[in-house]
Amino acid sequence: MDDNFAEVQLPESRVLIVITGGTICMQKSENGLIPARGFLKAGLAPRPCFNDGSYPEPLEIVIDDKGTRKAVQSLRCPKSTYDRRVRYCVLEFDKLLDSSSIDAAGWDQIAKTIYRNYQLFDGFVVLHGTDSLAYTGSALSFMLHNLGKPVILTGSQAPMMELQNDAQDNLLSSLIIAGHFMIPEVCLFFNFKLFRGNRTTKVSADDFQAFASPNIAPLATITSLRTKVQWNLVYRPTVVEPFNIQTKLDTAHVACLRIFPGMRPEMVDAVLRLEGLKGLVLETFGAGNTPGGPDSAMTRVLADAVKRGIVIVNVTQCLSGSVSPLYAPATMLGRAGVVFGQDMTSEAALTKLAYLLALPDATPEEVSKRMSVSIRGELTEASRTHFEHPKSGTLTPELSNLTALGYAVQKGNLQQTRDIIRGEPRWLLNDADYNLNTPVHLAASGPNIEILRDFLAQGASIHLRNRNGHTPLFLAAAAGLKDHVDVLLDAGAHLHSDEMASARLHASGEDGDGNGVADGHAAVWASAMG
Ligand code: ASN
Repeated sequence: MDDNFAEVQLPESRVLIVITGGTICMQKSENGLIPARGFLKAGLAPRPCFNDGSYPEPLEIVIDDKGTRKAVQSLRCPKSTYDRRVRYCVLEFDKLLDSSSIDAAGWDQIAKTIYRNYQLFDGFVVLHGTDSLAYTGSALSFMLHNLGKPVILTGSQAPMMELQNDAQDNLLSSLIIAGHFMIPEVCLFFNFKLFRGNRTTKVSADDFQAFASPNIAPLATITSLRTKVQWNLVYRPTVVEPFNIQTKLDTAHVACLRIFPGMRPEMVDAVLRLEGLKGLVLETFGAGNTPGGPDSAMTRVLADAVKRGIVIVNVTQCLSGSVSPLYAPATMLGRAGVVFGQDMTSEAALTKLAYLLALPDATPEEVSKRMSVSIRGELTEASRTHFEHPKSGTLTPELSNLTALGYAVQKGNLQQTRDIIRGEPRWLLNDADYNLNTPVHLAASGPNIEILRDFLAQGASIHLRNRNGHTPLFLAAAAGLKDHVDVLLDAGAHLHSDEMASARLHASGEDGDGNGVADGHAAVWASAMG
């Protein structure tokens, strides 16, 4: 998507707002602020920026984490500067929390809610308190596998019901980003910036600028009326597998310990001997140093614990930068088997440990290995390639390459598509022509299925819709290409809810104009419906 897309009428997008609690939906009580139910009615419906007054019909279906379906009223925002409307509905958890009380069960509930509603919405906004938001942003990033749609966590420092608040801006911007930009990551939005969730940390107890992402720039920034997305930073899954979730993080058997001058090794030893402990995040000084030299009691305590099978991860207490074997103390820790957590935040390191330890057949060796490599962009790997998103304009080399790519796809020439993409960044796969067809749309109805497979393996999105509101899966079914349909389904593609009525008709053997569909096409439509 580039800046030109304001000229094009786009199909409206659907976003689900999941409310878990937090200041954003709080009201005063005799015990201080507590979360209150009925946010749609009290906080959103009366505000014109959240409600254009159209009250869309029929009621929308949402599914809770237990699988219970409910019909709810959706609302529409007025048209955005991108000429698009976002229609959204709200799913409020039964028990709303101050986020200081969230735990692994709360993360399961959020993950399951997104999973159950995944095919019904284009994007998700999760309202959450700020206290533990960076932990939830990190935990969910690991729990949601092969995420293909935006999941944006947000909250506020002042409740929506306060006259002066940051709630309205944070929620409206999150809704607009989730409804306009296919950023397939768990993100955190706060104070005009969209961050990768697992890179964030809370840096202020009361400022509106409450979060920072010290080791990676924001994925997007709201400047005036525009959202500037840094597509070169956006992380994309590159395996051809559908969206899935891992629940039950093992938070009961991990701990986090901050080293301080004069700390007694026995204290560290006592924590490392807690019954059942499997992993420890050690917040060390500077570039990863602990007190004492190679033969110190501290190093021995840590080395012994590693020998007993406890995974110890070294992260820095500093706000930014990375741990490394630069100084002797950190080098000794590395030799003792302590894992370098690179530039991970403590929040990311702790939740990643809890996630990896909960995977079936987790061994200390395997968990240690994965703790120092990036699995969701949570740490910086030296080899990461950077690429630029195209500037606006019609005659840029990028756009002529997009056209060339389109021709190569239509001719079915795999080698040529590879030659074009090799010299070009991967954004090409998520960019679109005037009709908003991405190269995946073209490959979905093109003659060579290998090109489609190749694009998917490079992280191309399967969920973007063209100007007519159609997904690549719809185009593959319309072309009667069963194998293409199957590959897209394997990658987690599904028909958008707006496409379902016409798909049902085609599957019953009609094309909508009173004509029959071509031989065999009805069956292809039926399989595309999943
Ligand atoms: N205590 C609140 C929470 O985390 C803080 C906030 O949301 N600003 O739920």
